[in-house]
Amino acid sequence: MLNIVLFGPPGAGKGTQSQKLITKYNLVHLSTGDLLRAQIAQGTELGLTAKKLMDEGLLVPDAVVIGMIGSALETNPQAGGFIFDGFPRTVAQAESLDQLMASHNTHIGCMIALEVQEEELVKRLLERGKTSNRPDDQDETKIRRRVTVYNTETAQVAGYYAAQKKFHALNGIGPIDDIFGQICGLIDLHQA
Ligand code: B4P
Repeated sequence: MLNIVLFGPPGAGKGTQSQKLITKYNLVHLSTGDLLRAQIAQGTELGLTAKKLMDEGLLVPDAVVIGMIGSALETNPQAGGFIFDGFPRTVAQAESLDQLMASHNTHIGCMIALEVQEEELVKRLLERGKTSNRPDDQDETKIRRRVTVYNTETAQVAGYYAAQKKFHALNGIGPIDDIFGQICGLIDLHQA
């Protein structure tokens, strides 16, 4: 079973690359951002709570996203593997993911981090915000807050996977297909 964590700051290209990877490797895509936006669209209580935090560029509580991922794993028992996009974002989430994987008799194969500098992230997200209707992509101050939250709360998750010798970093700037090729190279190396 192939389980990959795609990592990086907001706007690094995680969602973009995930779409290409699920087709090539026949994986189930689990994006906590997408799962949260689905809750918002359905108007659930969880969605209402999450929306306030997401619109401000802040993280949703660990227990909420861990619960969502646990449920998503249960509803995909036949999956050949998962790509985790935007999760884990804290060390507590990473520890819970390891426990969830173990309870399904599997494990995370590798984490691939896309490295992109802040000015490029802001440029990409403001561009997406023109058409995406995502409130968190439309205000430069809030985008910069998301990057700060990434640097202070999420970046340390890389160390968690480095300690397990599962961490790989790639330059996330350049043509989308070139970056995809480099990600596939790393995955294929892992599977060899
Ligand atoms: P997410 O939905 O995960 O959104 P994101 O970080 O902005 O990344 P995304 O995957 O959408 O963007 P991508 O890089 O593909 O999170 C949103 C919010 O949800 C968070 O702020 C938080 O509040 C909450 N949340 C989610 N998960 C959570 C968790 N685990 N714990 C707590 N809270 C959580 O692409 C960005 C743009 O760049 C696109 O327009 C794309 O076209 C462009 N792009 C991509 N690659 C490019 C390239 N190589 N060159 C040029 N442009 C490129």
